[in-house]
Amino acid sequence: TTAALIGVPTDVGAGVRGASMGPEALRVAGLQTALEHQGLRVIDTGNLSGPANPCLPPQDGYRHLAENIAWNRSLYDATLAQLRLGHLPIMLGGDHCLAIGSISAVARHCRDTGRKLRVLWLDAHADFNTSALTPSGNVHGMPVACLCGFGPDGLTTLAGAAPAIAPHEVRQIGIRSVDAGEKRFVHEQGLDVYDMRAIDELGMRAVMERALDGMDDSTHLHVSFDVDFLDPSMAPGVGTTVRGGPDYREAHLCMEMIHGSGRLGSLDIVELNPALDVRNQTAEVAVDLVESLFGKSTLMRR
Ligand code: DIR
Ligand code: MN
Ligand code: MN
Ligand code: MN
Repeated sequence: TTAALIGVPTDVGAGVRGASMGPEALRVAGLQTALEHQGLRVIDTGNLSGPANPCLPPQDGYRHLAENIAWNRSLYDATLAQLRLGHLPIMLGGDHCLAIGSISAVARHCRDTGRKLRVLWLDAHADFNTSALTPSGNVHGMPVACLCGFGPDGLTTLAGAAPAIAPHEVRQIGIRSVDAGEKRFVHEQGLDVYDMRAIDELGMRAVMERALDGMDDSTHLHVSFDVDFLDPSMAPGVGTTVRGGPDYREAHLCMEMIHGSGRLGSLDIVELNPALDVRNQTAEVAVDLVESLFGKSTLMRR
């Protein structure tokens, strides 16, 4: 497998600045070498460029809508180009708005090649807000809704007619912060959510067995890994920490089981904010987890 790193240094979708420094922090933490140790060939395509963060208040329910659209158009093109080359794209974020562009490209590629799509959304948040529901106007709280067709044209039609994906293609893991209106909408649309209570009660193993169930050898699995999925005690370098996330071993098991499915086809690593981190430890934990995601195991060969 050839992995293609795509740096997406944006924080226009977030409420705090700093995620734009994420791509370089992941490189400094040794992401490329870690992937190579797992037997991948790695191409670093460098960073995309896009509009600066104007730091404006929301307008009509969106903060920085034009800037979010510009970044996502550019990432859509870059991701689709790598998929068409047969490469496994790895998006280095950047805030979670970028999943609109990356997953739109993955959805388009699946449509073009007759594959099924499964999206695993690892996050403390459901990211299912709309302009009418959002308490913040931050587009990084809206990508799942936009992908499912609920959002502005500039973000819902990147891959052609909306929606890019259907709610039944998504599994959310680790959720523990959902806004009131967003919560109603999650239920209304029937999103498959494994929140922290499900992980507490069933355990990570049973949750992941369910979340990975039903894929076949034509399924493309996209993992959208918001680093705030992790418990903030180990991952403080994110803009919106929420207590009570998966611990280190639970997170590794999650990644190991995704690897075990054999279906991983693309990955976002998002919301890492080096301005809030402690000696790059959150980037280092993310790289550790990505090693497990690509097959690192202590003793066993499976
Ligand atoms: C919140 C926070 N639900 C919002 N969302 C975050 O602003 O929509 N997503 N932080 O990652
Ligand atoms: Mn989040
Ligand atoms: Mn626990
Ligand atoms: Mn998120």
